[in-house]
Amino acid sequence: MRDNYFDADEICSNFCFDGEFCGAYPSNHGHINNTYVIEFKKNGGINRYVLQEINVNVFKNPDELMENIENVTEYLSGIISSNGGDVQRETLHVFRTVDNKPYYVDRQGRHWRVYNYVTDSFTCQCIDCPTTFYNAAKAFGRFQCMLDGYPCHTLHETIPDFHNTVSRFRDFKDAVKNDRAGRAKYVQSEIEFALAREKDAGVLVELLEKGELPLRVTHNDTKLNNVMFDEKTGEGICVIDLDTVMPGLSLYDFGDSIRFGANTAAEDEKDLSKVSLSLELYEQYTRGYLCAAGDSLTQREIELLPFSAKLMTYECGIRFLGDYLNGDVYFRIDYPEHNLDRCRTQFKLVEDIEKKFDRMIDITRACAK
Ligand code: GN1
Ligand code: MG
Repeated sequence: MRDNYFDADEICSNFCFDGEFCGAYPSNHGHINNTYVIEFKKNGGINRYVLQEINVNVFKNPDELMENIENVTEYLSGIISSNGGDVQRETLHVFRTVDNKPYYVDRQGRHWRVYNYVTDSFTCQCIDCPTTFYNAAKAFGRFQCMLDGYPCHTLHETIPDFHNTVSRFRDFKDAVKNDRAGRAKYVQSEIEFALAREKDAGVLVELLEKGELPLRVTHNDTKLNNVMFDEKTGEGICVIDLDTVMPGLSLYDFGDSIRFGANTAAEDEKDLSKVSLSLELYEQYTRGYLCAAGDSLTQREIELLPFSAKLMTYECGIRFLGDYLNGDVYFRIDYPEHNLDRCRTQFKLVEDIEKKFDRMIDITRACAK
């Protein structure tokens, strides 16, 4: 288990912060890394930075991980500044250690990195206004377009086969077979639900192998809370959580955004009657995404947008269930059944997407006109 402690003196003496350390607070909305905002007094004002503990259980090669992130953020900075944008707010930057390393390993062997704090911005954990979702879509679409010319093959695969749903399905079946935590007997109906949809798992992987879908530089973790919104305009200004920026399919990014943001309930809602796919939010996101990235997408990619929402939700569901069966070794949990609750919302959402699939197709066609 990772605890929430860090040694402020040790961290402060190993990075070049501007000002006198005056406090830190956790900012943990993800399931993987540990994140803090740290504050420094300077001339009557406060300078903020983001301090993040890299989860090296998940990201096994922090050198490759940070090489990807530094290269991609430098590339983004170049594009943003040539477009007249504000590089301090529109992309993350890595602050190196005093030894000029991209991360610091502390005395306990924990890995820390520091990013700029995006000023005058906010994040969202759920959608309260459909325009916010439209703005998130534009931000992720723009992010993908900005990286369109980035040489895909130079990126390390930080987690191999991250969205290879065929290999995810295999891992899931292994988790059922091994039943490490002795929980399979309690979740037979969820296991059956997952097994019954095996054929979906292969669809995108096959199209990619056949060359019918293009490999792009994608974000791969396009949750709503991975966009910072501008406090004044509400626009999505900065895409964060760049650990999984790797070669991938645009459909992974689109589908994962719908999975998280167009759900009418939280990812871990216990009352499944609250879980459904909002067609209104689906439409907002599709409009925003096509408006920002539409020109670069192929007809085949656009056609598959509704399917990608279903597939990414299914994939996430089997990952949560697999982790539950493995004894909660991957995702951070707050209570013992947390992964199971998450899996159930995902499967409920898959079911609802299946019911609304024809309408999602109609909406997608209308947005693409
Ligand atoms: C994890 O760290 P966070 O919460 O942004 C996970 C995603 C899942 C997501 C489910 C590296 O993302 O793949 O979709 O949880 N990230 C990793 O909420 O596994
Ligand atoms: Mg993440």
